[in-house]
Amino acid sequence: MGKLIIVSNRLPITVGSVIKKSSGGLVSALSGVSTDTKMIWIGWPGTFSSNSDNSAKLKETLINDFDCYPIFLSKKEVSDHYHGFSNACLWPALHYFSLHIHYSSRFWDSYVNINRKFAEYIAENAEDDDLVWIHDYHLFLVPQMLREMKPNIKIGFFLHTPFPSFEVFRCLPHREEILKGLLGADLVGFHTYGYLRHFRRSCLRLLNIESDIAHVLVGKRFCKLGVFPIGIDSGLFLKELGTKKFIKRRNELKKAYANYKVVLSVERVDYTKGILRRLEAIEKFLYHHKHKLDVAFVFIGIPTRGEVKEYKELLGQIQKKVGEINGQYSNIEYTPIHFIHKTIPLSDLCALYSIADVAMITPLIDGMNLVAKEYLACKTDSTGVLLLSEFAGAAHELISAILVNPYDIDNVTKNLENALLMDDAEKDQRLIPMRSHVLRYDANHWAQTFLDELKQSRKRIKQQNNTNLKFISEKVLNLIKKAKKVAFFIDYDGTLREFEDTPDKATPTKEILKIISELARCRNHEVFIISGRKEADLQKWFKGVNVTLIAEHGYSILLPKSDKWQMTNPEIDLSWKKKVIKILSQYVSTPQGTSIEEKKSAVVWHYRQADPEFGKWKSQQLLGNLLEILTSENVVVSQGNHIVEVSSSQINKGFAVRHFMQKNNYDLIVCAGDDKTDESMFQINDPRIISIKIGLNQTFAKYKILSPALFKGFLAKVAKRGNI
Ligand code: GDG
Repeated sequence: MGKLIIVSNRLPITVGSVIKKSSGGLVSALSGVSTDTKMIWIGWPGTFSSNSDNSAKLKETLINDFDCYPIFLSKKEVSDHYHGFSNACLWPALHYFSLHIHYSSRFWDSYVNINRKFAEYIAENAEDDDLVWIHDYHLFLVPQMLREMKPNIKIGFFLHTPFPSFEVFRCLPHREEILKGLLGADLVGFHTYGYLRHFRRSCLRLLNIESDIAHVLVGKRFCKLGVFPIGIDSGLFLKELGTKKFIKRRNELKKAYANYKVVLSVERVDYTKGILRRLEAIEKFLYHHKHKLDVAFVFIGIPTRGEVKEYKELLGQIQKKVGEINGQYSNIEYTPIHFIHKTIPLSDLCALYSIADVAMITPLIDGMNLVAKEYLACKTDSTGVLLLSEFAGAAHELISAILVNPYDIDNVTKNLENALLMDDAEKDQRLIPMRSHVLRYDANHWAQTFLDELKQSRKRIKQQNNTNLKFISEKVLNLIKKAKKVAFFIDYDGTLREFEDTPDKATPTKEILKIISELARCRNHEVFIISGRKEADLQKWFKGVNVTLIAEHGYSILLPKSDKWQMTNPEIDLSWKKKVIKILSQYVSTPQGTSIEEKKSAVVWHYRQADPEFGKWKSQQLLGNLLEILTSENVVVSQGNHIVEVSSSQINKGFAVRHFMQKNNYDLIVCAGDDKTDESMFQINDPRIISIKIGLNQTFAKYKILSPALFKGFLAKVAKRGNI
């Protein structure tokens, strides 16, 4: 493996009179990983340089002394990309605050430009065997841009925020571009399975891309999805707990708060963190306990994103509310809320974690929330209680915390009381297993598992492509070449041609016609297009191509150079069609986007344009309904790709293939298709058959090829090697 390239919006350094490397978070998560691999970091250094000489000098120092490769940005670029599109548009959307979304095309243009700048700079510094790991929502477009510049490089992406439900994600302008950008990665990681599920659904709804739980098929390759809950830099915290500075501060704070129980909150002053609602719960608590005021509420509120309107307003509202509560409940010796609007040194933070009786962490939504985990790590004497919002990603892991709904103020107040009254035995029972979980699954573990998966995922994809293609190209290609007479029965939609949102748009491309013509040109080949399509469509599309057309799953046949369709089974009974159309008609008003197609030997209900989940659900109902009514008819009810089809049981693709096999003496018969209706060909028990499934689903076919694009590649190879 080559080097590891970490990409984040900000470099982990602070440039001042001296340059300081930041500690914590990602940096230490990666420290274990970087011992055996060279690691470089790409991002913005956080400064605006006044002239190019200074920039060049700074760049040299950052690269040589810190392995940090800086991307310099202007004030305007930072304003539009970082404060604008990233924090005023994406951040609220990702956190379900759709009313806070501020969009302008200027923000978006800048977002695209900066993402491109990042991608270009990565490409300049990356070799094919490097691993690139991109972080967070500021850089959603980089994976795809980089993939276009460096197709062979391994790209991972981790999202530190939630991924919202489709209903909220769809509010974002450019939502399709954002998804496509992300799908450029080989691996996309989320904190929880819920976020992953939301991402998949958005891909399905907005890009019409199907996926299984862990993969999205993007053209010829997979984008793998995974859940990697981030952990804390436990080493950093445990080390701090052993320092003299920490012990001194803890003793001082213990003394200062000797007469009080301490309830601690730590967060950036962000509307997602639920600070105002928490203050309401505290106000209620103080009201109920006004005769015995012995609880001190310490709020560490880190200044953040002051350039964005909602953040400025929020700070004002918090300050006002804290003022009101303190005005109401303070006395000469006691002030209930200590609101500290600045960052504090790590030793102070650890000392506060250590003495706090309760950590009150009640975000309205939070990707993970590291503060909850840090609090547990610093509780060496097991005397704390974690009061945690069920809407923080951390709640999925820290299940013995007191979990609360931050919107239910009365309940939060009640649980705060419970937390303060909890006996030591229960505190131990809850805290000890959570603490050991946090220490075990720390940031290092997180980074290691993500990177292992990234390396693996690429390997597996290679293996998968190889086992499919190599096997077919080595063995099967030779067999085909040697055979005296080979028949190719090739399905059309989803096999040769990718799906479109309406079937009439899926006409054959020039590439398809070229490949099929070349395949049919070979002396030992006989080519059949075998489809569920109507006669007229196939005839129009493949006019002049030397192939036999088989329409409606084997109902009729058109030989090359002929104009006259022949029925494969003239005795066919089609009296059931009327009854079926009547049933299907009940399913075309809801869901919307469904339609009925009448063919000669079949009737089809399409739901490709409907809500995919609603459509699927309705299709199950329809299937049940049809099976109940049509028991004694000569029909087969089948489910295909966004369709339910009722066709004659006296016809299927398998019968049609047999029909030709009986008449001809083929050495080999290649049957290829993507759909359930193709399985009747794959089930023919004959050693001469080479059956190929296009796609991921279960099949009777011997071989699988992942996509129409790859299958066309295979056919082109066969044609090239064929005897003309
Ligand atoms: C995003 C996601 C996700 C805070 N005050 C001080 C201080 N801190 C440190 C804490 C903690 C970090 O800041 C805050 O991390 P969180 O995870 O709580 O929240 P976000 O900043 O919103 O982070 C979040 C995270 O990314 C990681 O993926 O968990 O959901 O929103 O480490 O210790 N550190 C010091 N002084 C302070 O005053 N030294």
